[in-house]
Amino acid sequence: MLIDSAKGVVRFKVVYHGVAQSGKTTNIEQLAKTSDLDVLSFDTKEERTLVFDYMTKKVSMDGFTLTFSIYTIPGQDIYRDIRKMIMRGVDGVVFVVDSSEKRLQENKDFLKVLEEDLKLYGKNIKETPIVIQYNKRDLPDALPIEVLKREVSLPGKRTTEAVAVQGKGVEETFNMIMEELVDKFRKMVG
Ligand SMILES: Nc1nc2c(ncn2[C@@H]2O[C@H](COP(=O)(O)OP(=O)(O)OP(=O)(O)O)[C@@H](O)[C@H]2O)c(=O)[nH]1
Ligand SMILES: [Mg+2]
Repeated sequence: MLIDSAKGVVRFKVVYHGVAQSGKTTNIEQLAKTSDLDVLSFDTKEERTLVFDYMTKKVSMDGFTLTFSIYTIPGQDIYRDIRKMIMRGVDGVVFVVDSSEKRLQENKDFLKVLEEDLKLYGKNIKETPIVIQYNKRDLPDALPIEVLKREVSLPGKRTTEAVAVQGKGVEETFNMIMEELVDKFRKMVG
């Protein structure tokens, strides 16, 4: 979080984290569409995220301009160094879960990856604003929400559902992480 009180600008970094192909890039593409923004993507021909996606979103509040720099990590393990680099300076995380039954274990394991990535920069998973998004709710083998809430969750963190490919739940998810970051900022400035 960078605060420039002279200019009234606060900058937050939000990272979309989660297993490969869970829909992180789709989330920010849809978010860009609804907010009329452009996404800068670095990907391969197959559209797998190679480096990262990035966009910024500005919101005005209480005389401040809040700027959100939004990134997605590449979920594939071969790009772990890039993933770790992207996590530097993160303020808030959207953890995108693939609801498919086949990917349950991977999703669970990736929560530990997130914890390690945060630790790398001295951040504690408990104190970091995190929203867990259960994406791909349209899949025929999507696990029931109660199962995901039990198996792929973190104590005290909010969860939400999405069908990112149809734009469903995308803005709601972003608004949740934004709220948490704004709350944290308000507490900081008193
Ligand atoms: N059925 C379904 N497919 C989805 C949904 N969201 C994304 N997808 C598809 O899942 C695939 C992967 O989506 P991406 O957004 O590229 O996933 P990613 O998490 O960025 O993947 P990496 O960059 O490799 O980590 C694409 O074919 C998307 O169209 C969804 O809600 N439902
Ligand atoms: Mg991607």
